[in-house]
Amino acid sequence: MNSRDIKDDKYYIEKIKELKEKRRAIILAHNYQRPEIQDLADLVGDSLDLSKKAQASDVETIVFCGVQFMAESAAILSPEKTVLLPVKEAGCQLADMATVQELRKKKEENPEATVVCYVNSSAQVKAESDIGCTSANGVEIVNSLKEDKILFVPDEHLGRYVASKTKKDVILWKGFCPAHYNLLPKDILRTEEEHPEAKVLVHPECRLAVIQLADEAFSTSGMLNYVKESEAKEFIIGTEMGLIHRLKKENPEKNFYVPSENLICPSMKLITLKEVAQSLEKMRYKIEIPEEVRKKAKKSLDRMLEV
Ligand code: CIZ
Repeated sequence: MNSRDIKDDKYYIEKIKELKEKRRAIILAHNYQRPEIQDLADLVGDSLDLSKKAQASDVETIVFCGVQFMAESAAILSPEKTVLLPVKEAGCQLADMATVQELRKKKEENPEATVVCYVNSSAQVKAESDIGCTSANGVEIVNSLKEDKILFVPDEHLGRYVASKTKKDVILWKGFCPAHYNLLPKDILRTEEEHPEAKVLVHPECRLAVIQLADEAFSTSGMLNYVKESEAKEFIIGTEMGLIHRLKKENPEKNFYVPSENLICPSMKLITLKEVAQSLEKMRYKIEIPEEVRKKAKKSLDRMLEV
């Protein structure tokens, strides 16, 4: 079991179970988390789905095993609950590529543009935006707007993909997810040569040149649904490799191939069983969002959910 000790795992899993009762907590794990964290969690999924389910649940504490913006989304939807991110440093490089100050400046330069913000952004950036979107509904959200000029933040590649599917004038923001950006067309071509029968699924945070080589572009939930329904037996998966654990678990008879060793998000791997136990024990690290910011950010998420 890599460098982890199985005795330690058992100890922390028991401790977490005990503390979960005490704190009346739910443990959420993003699809990119370590396998042992996914196996321990009450729910595994994408950030918005997890946040919505936690909102509907009757708990006092949400432990979000993911990155900062994901825990913030849970806190935006559940202000009456305590939301914990087990590792303070679990940030998101893409979300950090758009600050609220930069966004305000860009809005001043483009006063006629409607700001569409990908959920992969800080609460402050969400609060400064007109409407949110996910990688699954970006095209639908942009097409639902009556305005023609769109400022899409913070992911340039998702923005370009959305733009390729609409007639709107989309201004792109220079942000990117390093893991998805590092997946290159040559990686897809080589893996396809090795597995010619495999369906190629990639995340819309990838470069457009990569998306154009794929059979489908999906969010993590979209990939999970597609694989479950598909008659194909082999898949090349162009997203963070943490998703492979769940794909294999839910589809033991199918085979999955990772096209690049670079498809890894170091922040997503910071959370360990020990960190989760300590988080519940010490009630750390609490997500605090000023109420005014939270309300505005919720408005942009609610507007998206209405669409
Ligand atoms: O919001 C999420 O969960 C992200 C970043 C990815 C996805 O496709 O699920």
